Amino acid sequence: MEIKITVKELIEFENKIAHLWEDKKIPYPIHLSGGNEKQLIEIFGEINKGDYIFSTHRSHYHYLLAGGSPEKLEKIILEGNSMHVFDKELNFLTSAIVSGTPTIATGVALALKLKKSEKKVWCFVGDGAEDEGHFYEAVRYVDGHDLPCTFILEDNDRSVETPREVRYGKSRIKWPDCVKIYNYKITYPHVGTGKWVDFSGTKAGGSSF
Ligand SMILES: Cc1ncc(C[n+]2csc(CCOP(=O)(O)OP(=O)(O)O)c2C)c(N)n1
Ligand SMILES: [Mg+2]
Repeated sequence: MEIKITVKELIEFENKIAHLWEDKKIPYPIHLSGGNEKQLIEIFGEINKGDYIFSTHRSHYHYLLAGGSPEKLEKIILEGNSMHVFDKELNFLTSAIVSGTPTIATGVALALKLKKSEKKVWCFVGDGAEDEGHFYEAVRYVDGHDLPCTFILEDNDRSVETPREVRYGKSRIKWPDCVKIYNYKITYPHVGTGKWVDFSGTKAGGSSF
């Protein structure tokens, strides 16, 4: 699809959200992206309008690149739904559960294949999904049945703060072609902006991060 948003605009959007968070305007967990703008713009260039997109807890960039409106997204975030971004018009779905989407994406891909649809499924996951059995099952099924689904593994070598080496030693999986991997180094820490914000007296009631 034609990408209408630039690297600069993506970064500016996240910076704005970061400032809103620091100003206690968003008393909810948020996950910012950063450092992966160019890779995502390239990937979204391959996605066609009407394809299904499954996102993660870091959903903002995916939604904007899918054609979602920044104003609508800001409203969703301010309402506490940064990790629950859904848009039926864009076939866009998110889950905050690590590896919560691959099996759903697989089911959608199976349905598309049975319907002989031209549409595809794109399922974004972090490298934390490699730690989860659901991801393996979904990849195996998609690979084995040639389903129209690509898993984009966004590898920042971190599950929250924990690098791969600490999580599973030297073990590395060679994934089939339906898993595309890109690497990036995060520019924001896991939640919020890395600064402690005192939310006492607000709806958030402290940190649940
Ligand atoms: C099933 C499940 N286990 C644990 C968590 C808590 N959790 C939230 S994000 C995250 C990190 C997952 O790693 P990755 O997908 O690579 O995301 P990143 O840390 O790079 O943002 C974890 C463990 C969760 N949301 N779901
Ligand atoms: Mg990660």
